[in-house]
Amino acid sequence: MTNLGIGLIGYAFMGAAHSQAWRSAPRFFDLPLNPTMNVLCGRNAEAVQAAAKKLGWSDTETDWRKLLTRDDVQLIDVCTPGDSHAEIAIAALQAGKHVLCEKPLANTVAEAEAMAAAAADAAAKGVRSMVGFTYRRVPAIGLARQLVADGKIGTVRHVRAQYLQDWIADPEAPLSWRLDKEKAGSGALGDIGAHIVDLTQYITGDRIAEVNGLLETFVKERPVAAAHSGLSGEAGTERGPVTVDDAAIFLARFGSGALGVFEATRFATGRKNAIRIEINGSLGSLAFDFEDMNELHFYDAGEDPLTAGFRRILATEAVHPYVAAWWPPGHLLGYEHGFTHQVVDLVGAIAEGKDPAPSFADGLQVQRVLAAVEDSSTSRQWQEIPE
Ligand code: SOE
Repeated sequence: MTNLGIGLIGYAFMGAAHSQAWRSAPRFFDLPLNPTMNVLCGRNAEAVQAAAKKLGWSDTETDWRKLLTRDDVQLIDVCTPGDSHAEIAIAALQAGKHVLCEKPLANTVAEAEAMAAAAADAAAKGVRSMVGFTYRRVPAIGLARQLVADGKIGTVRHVRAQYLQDWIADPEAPLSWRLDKEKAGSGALGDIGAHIVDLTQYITGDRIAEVNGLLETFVKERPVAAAHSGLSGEAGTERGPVTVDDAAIFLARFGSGALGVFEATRFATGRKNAIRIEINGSLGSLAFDFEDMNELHFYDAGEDPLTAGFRRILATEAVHPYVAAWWPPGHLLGYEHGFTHQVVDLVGAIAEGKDPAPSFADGLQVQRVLAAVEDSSTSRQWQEIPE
């Protein structure tokens, strides 16, 4: 079988999640190409070597540009903060490397436009790209999309979506790159709001047409981190400004006329990674919460009122998306499986010579929604999303 050499940039939280995906995808799924974990890239030689050993990579580089010149790398996986996505992804595509890029696609609409243009040029030469909205690959989410497409809930009227975390609710939680506008572009809006924008559009097959939003930064100054990894850090003695939003809420109208209410916050004490989506249609409803990610709740308005009610579907049957490759019914999947499924879909698309989804163009459209929410929060006006 033909090898697909992978070069991964970044080895913190997302780098580790992507590494496990590359490790496990070929062991559980029959892939048409064999992804080989050839090179892990990070700026600190000692740290990247230690990470490569732990995560299963054969070799390391300290300059991402070197990856673009290596013949044993056919795909670049970008797990860096948002400020370097555009530069790396565009250079990689121009060097003829397929690209998987973490979300949100970029820090600004202008960067995302340049990335989508580079992706379109590369696609014409058979070079593929995908943005990592990994929650699309949760089986219960795939099932929700299928039920909407099959007309099981009829015409969608309401979309209610929340992404709730609390990892910086403590005002003394230290600064990290995720709280720095230069590095991250925005705060809760781009980091987690981007997911619920993508998920609701994916499930409904519809697009957000206009928004009216409000951003807030509750804690404007925090300790500078002495050390930081993933979502936790050790506070140092200095203090520095928080330059992004702590929370973002917005109203939306979808192209079909459905109404949306969105909330993304890192201040929902007690909620760790709750992605709650409820969709009400003319014939029924669907409800999902990532904290119970194997379940989808379905209400069929056509049932006998005597016994009608929300039904809990345990999305662990072989007939549910991706599940057949894993465990018997009821043997639950977790956070990391979405990353594995993402890799499976990407490798499949590359082998078939098809453009994978979500594309950079899809990532650009989400970026436009995020920018419109931000603009609306400043202007206090509704903002339309340009086509
Ligand atoms: C931090 O809020 C974070 O790791 C996000 O960056 C991820 O996209 C999300 O999956 C989990 O939370």
